[in-house]
Amino acid sequence: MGEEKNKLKMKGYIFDLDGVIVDTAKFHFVAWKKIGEEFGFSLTHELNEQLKGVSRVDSLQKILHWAGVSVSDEKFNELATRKNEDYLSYVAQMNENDILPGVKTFLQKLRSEGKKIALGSASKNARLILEKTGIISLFDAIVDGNDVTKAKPDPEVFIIAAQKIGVKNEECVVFEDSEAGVQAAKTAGMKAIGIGSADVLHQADEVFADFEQVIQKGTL
Ligand code: B16
Ligand code: MG
Repeated sequence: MGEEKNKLKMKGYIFDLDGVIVDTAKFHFVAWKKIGEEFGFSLTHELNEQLKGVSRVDSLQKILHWAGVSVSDEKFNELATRKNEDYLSYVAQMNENDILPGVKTFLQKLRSEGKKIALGSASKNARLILEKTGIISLFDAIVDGNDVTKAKPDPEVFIIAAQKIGVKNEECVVFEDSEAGVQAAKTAGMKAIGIGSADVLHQADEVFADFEQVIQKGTL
C-alpha cells in the first residue's frame, strides 16, 4: 500500500521556474519596484501577483499603465534593460541553496520513476538560473522566454514543452505559482498544480504550499 501510494501517475511533469523551483519572484519584485518608483509608483505585493509568469515586456507595460505614464520606445527598452541588469545582479549570487524545499528530491524521484521532466518558463534567464543552481541536467527539455511568441496565459510554452518530451497534453501535469500560468496549463488541457496560496490560485486543480507537501501527497 505504502509503495503504491507513492507511485506517480502522470507521464510528463512540467515546471514553471520563478516561484516554483526558485524564489526569484522576490528579485523580480524588488527590481520592478525600483523602476516604478522612478515614476512615483509604488508596486504592491497584490499588484505584483499580476506580474508573475508574465513576460518582461508585458510586465513593464503593466507597470507603466498602473503608474499612468507613457514613454518612448527607446525609453521603454532602456527601462527593460536596466530592470534586467538589476535582476541579474541578484541572480549572480544564486547557488544550489536557492532551490526551494523539496524540489530537488521531487525531481530525483521523477527521474528514478522514468518520468519526463520539462521546464516551461516565461523567463529569458531560465537556463542561467538552472545552471547556477546546479539542476539543469535533471531536465529532459527546457522551454523558456526565448522559445515562445505568446506569453502566459497563452498555453504555447506548455504545449511546446509537452511536444519536446513526447507526452500528450492530457498526460502532463504543470506546477505553477502564477494565475497566468495556471490558466495556461488548463487551456492546454493539462493538470494544473498550484504552488503557493489557494486564494490566489483558485483555478488550479490542487494547491500545495511547497514540494515537501507534494512529496507527502505522493500520488500526482
Ligand atoms: P525575464 P516564470 C517569469 O518566470 C516570471 O514569473 C515573471 O515575473 C518574469 O517577468 C518573466 O519570467 C520574465 O522573466 O525577465 O527573466 O525574462 O514564472 O514563467 O518562470
Ligand atoms: Mg512563476
